[in-house]
Amino acid sequence: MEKTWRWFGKKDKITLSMLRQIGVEGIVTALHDIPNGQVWPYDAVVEMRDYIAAAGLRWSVVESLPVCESIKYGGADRDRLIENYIESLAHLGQAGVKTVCYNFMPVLDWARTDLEHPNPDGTSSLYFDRADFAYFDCCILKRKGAEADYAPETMEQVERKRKTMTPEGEHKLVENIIIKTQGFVNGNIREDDERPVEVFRGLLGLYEGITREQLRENLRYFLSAVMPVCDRYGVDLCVHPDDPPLQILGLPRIVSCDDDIRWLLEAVDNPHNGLTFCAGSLSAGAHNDVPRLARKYASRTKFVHLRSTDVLPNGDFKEASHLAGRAGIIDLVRIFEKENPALPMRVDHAPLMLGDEKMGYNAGYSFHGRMLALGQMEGVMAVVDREIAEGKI
Ligand code: DNO
Repeated sequence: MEKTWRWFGKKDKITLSMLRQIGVEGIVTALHDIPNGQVWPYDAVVEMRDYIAAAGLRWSVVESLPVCESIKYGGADRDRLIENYIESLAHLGQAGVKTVCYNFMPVLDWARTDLEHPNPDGTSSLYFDRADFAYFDCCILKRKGAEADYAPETMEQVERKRKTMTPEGEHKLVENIIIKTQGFVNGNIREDDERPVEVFRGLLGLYEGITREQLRENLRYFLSAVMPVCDRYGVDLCVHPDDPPLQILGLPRIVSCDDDIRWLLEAVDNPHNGLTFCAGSLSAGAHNDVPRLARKYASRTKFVHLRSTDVLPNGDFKEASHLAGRAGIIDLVRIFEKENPALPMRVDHAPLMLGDEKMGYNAGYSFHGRMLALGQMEGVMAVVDREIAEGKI
């Protein structure tokens, strides 16, 4: 697979020349300065493409071209926003940037409660603590009926937390769940929003009455509208699975399991309607057998995220080493290297280590941690390529 790296543009502290030195081949990025919903101008796309090329790399994947909430819940202005999306796709296609990742998760993209969960070896990782999340939902957001979504044991933990929680502790949860994990991936909540919880409640309100079926129909509507431009320019769209692949905050989530993936690929049966195989997200659902999903959907996979998680009996999950956990990455590399050795892959959500924690990187996107993980993946790929060349697999 092509070794790619998520890079956040010219302001990223990790420069393209650093990435060249560690063996990165392709860049995964977006035009982060353009607000969601606006057209990405052709000239801006070309400028970014050429900037990356001048460093000896190529712009392999767009992550993400964000889908506005209104397209997801079916708002009055969705057709206009879809037209803008189509125009951006055309500009990307004309410029030769032909793999575009997006997601269809309402309001909240990925969810974590702790961004620096200490590991015994002195590094730290991202962590999802179910009781902390329930505390955020029931006691900070105060979502109506939230209590009913959690097991009695979780609610007992929430009650215990209620007695000891400090304002700082609450602030940290808000920061982790709706600011630091979201700010850089979508424009819903900004670092400088004064009342992030209220903004967030407003966003949740937009989905009142939107069922799973309705959200599916809105995804079908969106995909049907954008496929012609993908056909015209040979652009592959690839949906990112829900992270975690579970219902949260009373919102429908529709890319969480085998059935969901099958539904979305069949609903608009076009080879450009593809999947971002995020092994980490899928692995965080105990219902998912990740290598089995990879075997089943390899031919519709356009982009691979290699990472892994451990799911704990109480519903918590934590990021695992890229060589361990329940994603089964060694098998995934075997499957995808055989399917298509040109498939772009990237690692993410690696630990903070060796000073990463002082650098203010976006959550999950450390330098040393990702560099180590990329090296591990490179090693696995070298072994697998030899297995393939020798006809062993
Ligand atoms: C988190 C990422 C996601 C992903 C988007 C794609 O680290 O994996 O935010 O980029 O969901 O649209």
